Amino acid sequence: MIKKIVSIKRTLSKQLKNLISLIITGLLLSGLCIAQNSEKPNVIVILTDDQGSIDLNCYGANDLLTPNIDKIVNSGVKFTQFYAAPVCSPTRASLLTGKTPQHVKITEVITRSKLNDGLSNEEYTMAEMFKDAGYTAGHLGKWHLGHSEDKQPNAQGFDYSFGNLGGCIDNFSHSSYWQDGANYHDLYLNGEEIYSDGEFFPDMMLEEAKDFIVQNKNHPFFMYYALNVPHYPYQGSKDWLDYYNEKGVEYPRNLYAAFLSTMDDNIGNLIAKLESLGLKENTIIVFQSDNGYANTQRAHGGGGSSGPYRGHKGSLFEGGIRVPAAISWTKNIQPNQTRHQMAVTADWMPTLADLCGIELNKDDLDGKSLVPILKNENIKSMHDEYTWQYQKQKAVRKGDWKLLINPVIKDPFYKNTIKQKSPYFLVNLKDDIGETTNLAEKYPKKIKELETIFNKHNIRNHKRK
Ligand SMILES: [Ca+2]
Repeated sequence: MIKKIVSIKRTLSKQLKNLISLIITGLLLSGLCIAQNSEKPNVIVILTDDQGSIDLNCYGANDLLTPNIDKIVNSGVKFTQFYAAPVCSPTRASLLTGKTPQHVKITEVITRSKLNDGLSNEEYTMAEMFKDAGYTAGHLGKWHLGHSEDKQPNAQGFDYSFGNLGGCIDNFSHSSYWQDGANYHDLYLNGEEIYSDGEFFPDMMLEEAKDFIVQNKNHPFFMYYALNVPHYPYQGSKDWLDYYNEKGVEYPRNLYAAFLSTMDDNIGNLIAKLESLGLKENTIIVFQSDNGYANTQRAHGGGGSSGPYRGHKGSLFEGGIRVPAAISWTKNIQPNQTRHQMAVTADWMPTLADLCGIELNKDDLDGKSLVPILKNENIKSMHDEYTWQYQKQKAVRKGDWKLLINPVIKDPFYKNTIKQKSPYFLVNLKDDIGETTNLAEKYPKKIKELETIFNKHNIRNHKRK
């Protein structure tokens, strides 16, 4: 009896605590959608490139320094189960449309050799959403969603665009550093090719971004700050490289860490500009990496870390798709919060629409607004199930169960090291976060259930235009 009373008291106390927390958070988040025109928040989406799942101090890395990104993450809500696609273009397509990569039919990296590849101009992008709501929309950095004129940033809703159209450049010559043709030059300002040989691309981005902020300081703006860092080639500053070498950080982690900390400096510089203009308080900042760390030859076989997770860029194991992600808004979101619900890249567009009071038709979107989760840490994920596809690999997650079909772990020479007769790899993430043990033979019914979910989504995507 006493036990029962204590238990009831505990439950009541927990419920009361939750209620109070809900009221406080609700108060902070209340009135978001009724902001006057002059009070519209600015929005900056910072997307990093090939940053490993735990490669921030606030995500557990203890051998590299990222104080400025940590400050952003710690000033808002950090997600621990946030997913991207395993490679660049699909994540970017999903971010800018609020749909899965399969839905917009971009499940592979875009190459210049197939000129018409890219995000269809028919898609309604995040930039168009903000532009229609009276914002100025700016793109800075890597695009990787199409090379033809109708697929370039200025044709997809951006009023202003500076950066490279492809997937990877050398940061000083601004020439392609990838397999897509030999060293073609790739630097554009509003669709016009420009040359600035010898200038460090992330620094150029920073200066352009600061100018963009100054020009729009009295007008709501949306900035898509798509860094090409720490994607190879690793070109961090000498100071940071010296620092990591002195600390004894081993190759190639030293090269990767130096590039990452160089990027962190620039992000800090960008935020300092916002602060100096008095804009930080009412600017929503989203931060995310576009996929896991790369382990190919050009990336010196690695350098990044997926921590407890298995896999890397290009793999549908967690290390390829689970990425650091956070949202901060000094004016309306409490600092130092963490959310463990599964969330995905496609969620940002409807989330930002809700936070900014923008009407958005969400009927055909796969992303869900995360506002209920931002308000209440105790509710369940907005996604009961989610699917991924990259080349022959497929994955589906429902609750803690995850099924991989044709999973891939590659060595630096692009050879798959997963050797098994069956295409199925079944895990329960709650018990096995490292995806070490294949439960496929033990739970055949679970395989059928998850594969049916994948097929259902697949059929739906095929029917969509
Ligand atoms: Ca990437």
